[in-house]
Amino acid sequence: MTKSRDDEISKNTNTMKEILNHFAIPNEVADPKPLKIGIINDSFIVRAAKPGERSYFLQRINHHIFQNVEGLQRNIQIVTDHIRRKLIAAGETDIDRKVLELVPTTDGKLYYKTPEGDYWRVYVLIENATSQEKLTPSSAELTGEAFGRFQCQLADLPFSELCESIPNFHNIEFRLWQLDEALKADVAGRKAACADIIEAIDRRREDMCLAERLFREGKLPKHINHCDTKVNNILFDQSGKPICIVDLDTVMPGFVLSDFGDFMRTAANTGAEDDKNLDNIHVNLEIFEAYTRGYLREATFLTEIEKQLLPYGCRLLSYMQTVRFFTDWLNGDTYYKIQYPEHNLVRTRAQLRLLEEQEKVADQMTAIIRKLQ
Ligand code: GN1
Ligand code: MG
Repeated sequence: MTKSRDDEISKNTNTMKEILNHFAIPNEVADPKPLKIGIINDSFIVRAAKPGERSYFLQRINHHIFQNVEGLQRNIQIVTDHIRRKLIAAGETDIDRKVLELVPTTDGKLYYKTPEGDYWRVYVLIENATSQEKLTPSSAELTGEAFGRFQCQLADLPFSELCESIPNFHNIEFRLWQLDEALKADVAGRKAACADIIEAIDRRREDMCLAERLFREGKLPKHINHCDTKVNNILFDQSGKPICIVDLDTVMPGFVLSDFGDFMRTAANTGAEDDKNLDNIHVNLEIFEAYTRGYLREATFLTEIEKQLLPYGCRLLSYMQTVRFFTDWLNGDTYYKIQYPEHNLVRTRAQLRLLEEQEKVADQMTAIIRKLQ
């Protein structure tokens, strides 16, 4: 997908309308408006033409990254059906606001492929709900409960029902292998200027592959996880209560450390994921404690080793994101959308600083977890 084609699609209302025509949308809707969220897919909001009718969330799936769109969409359908059944069984009300709903195409498929080879999907929009970049301790505690509940809801879904929408997605050994390939090729000629980053990554390799080793030894289990628990992937209602977990693209078996760590990477960071000012970046232990309290209350299935490793999970996810952003920088920015030329390098340095900050407070995190158990 070239940049000019990207621009052409976002600007061309007729193209977008044509795409929407392929979905089983029963009511009249306004023109799609682009939304700046995420750094992988392109998202648009499609408002109902008349008040009181349904609005929609249209996305172009990045099929260079999600190469098995069929499997990806099937996963989402399986996961949302499963959660819906759990909500009904629990006697919940307002279920349409608590779980995502895919809108099929007019011929009953879960996505539409254009003649040019782009993939599109539509969700029903959850009204009066917002995502947040920063939480208060009380909203963090409720969010911890929500993610713990999410994992519990999926605990009885057999792994074999889901495909890995991106194989080895949160496998750090694989991510380090990709980094090594990028370093060998050095296609963009950026390696020489990054010796300090390479050294910082290398020094931690063995420690950061601990979870994969424990898994091989049969000591650390896998569960179905969300695998993208950035703080902005949960919707809140107007009273600040979490209602629905969104962005289900990467729901797959993995370590609970992934979901715990990715949340802390974004929510318990006083800076931004791509902060240019590294002095902004510290660990917010208040958010850490509040989220952990909520999470441990709901995630009753956790084994002792999983609980012990939670602070390690925070470091693992910051490390993994350092490695992933850095690999993309070395590869000449082919994976993540960037807003300016050095963006991936800035992201790399910001994630590395977060990791260093997390290392400083590792003992405090452990003490908090002991206290909460
Ligand atoms: C990507 O685009 P978004 O926000 O859904 C990425 C995550 C990263 C995140 C970093 C499929 O997520 O793994 O943690 O960027 N998703 C994929 O901001 O690679
Ligand atoms: Mg995502």
